[in-house]
Amino acid sequence: MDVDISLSPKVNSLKPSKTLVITDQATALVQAGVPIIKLAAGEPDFNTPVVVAEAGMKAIRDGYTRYTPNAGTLELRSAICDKLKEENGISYTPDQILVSNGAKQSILQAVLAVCSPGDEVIIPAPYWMSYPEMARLADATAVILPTRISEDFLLDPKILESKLSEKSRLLIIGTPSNPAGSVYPRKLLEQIAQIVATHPRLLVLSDEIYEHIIYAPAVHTSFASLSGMWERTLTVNGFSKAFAMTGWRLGYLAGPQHFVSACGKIQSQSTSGACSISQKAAVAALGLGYAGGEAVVTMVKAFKERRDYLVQTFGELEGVKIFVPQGAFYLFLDFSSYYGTEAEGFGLIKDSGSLCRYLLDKAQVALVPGDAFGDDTCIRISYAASLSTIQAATESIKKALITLKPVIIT
Ligand code: AKG
Repeated sequence: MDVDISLSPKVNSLKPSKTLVITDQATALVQAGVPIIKLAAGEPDFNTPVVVAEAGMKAIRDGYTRYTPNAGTLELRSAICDKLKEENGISYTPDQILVSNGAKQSILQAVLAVCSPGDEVIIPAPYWMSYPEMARLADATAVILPTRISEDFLLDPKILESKLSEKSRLLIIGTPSNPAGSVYPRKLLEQIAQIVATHPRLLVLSDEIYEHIIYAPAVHTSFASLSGMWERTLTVNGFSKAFAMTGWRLGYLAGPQHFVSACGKIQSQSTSGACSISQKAAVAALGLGYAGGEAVVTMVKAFKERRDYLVQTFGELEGVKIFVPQGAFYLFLDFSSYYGTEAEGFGLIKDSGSLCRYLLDKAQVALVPGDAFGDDTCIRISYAASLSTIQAATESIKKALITLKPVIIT
């Protein structure tokens, strides 16, 4: 008998995460012997700090290998409360924290918990590609608000104001942002908060996963710390990026208990509590000191050196528009002047997707096209790789681009 292989309409309409797809393809090519340089993944190239890894190993040796409470251990939730108070100026109690298997799970659960069918999720573009798909999973509508490179890819409060309605349920702000690396200044967040305050149904999801990867003079502000915003804000953070702990899978949500419990209900019926070993490691990570102490400072210094190198190198390239990122570890470059050019032996480069395919083919560098982030003019380069790898990649990219003539409109 034939098996019915049909899938649900919801999954049929869902796009897979392009960063993960491209990274997996690049890894497969490397395994097959093709020397691809992978600058696609949003994953620090550093090892987890030794003290943190040791804490995980100790947890295993001590037999700390059983289920934890669904919301996470009290030890970790208390440490998260201390961190949020001291570093972010936001007060929570442990029952207002939900530890999950990564910030991604925290965001999805929040979207599922608060959105009803037909609600709108407001997302500034360029956006982290999973936000609109998560809205889709909640039967909500993603409302994309474009930003401009000339305005540092920051949301214009006037545009926000004009797009809000009764249907608006959730505004997602990532700061520092992925893919642009924009950091929302406090003043701008205050303007946004004033608008949010006039819409009783509107909540804010503040994605702060890149909080510690920030370059002075930029300063991180937590949305929940703004006047009147605590009640409406769901703060998401995690350990993957700052502490180089992507594989440990650990994130958290902080917010009013009513919302946190709702997210906990979803988690209790899906994944249950996060990994016990990772939670012990996370307590050690929070014990490294203010904002991750020396271990994080060292990584951020390396990221900044790479950012500066890339900004200078691409700055010398004809037709490329650059926003200098203030945080995270991506450069989101406007290559649109190269669109419309014909590459020998390849064909027409017409958009960010074809440019990335061309660069994979000719330069053997894996990058992510901007269309995946809602901005087809750009492509994303992750500089979570050693400086020598980045130097080799940029040389290759420049060589591949030199044969193309950008169309410069003056
Ligand atoms: C990115 O590459 O943008 C990431 O955040 C990697 C992790 C993910 O997409 O789940």
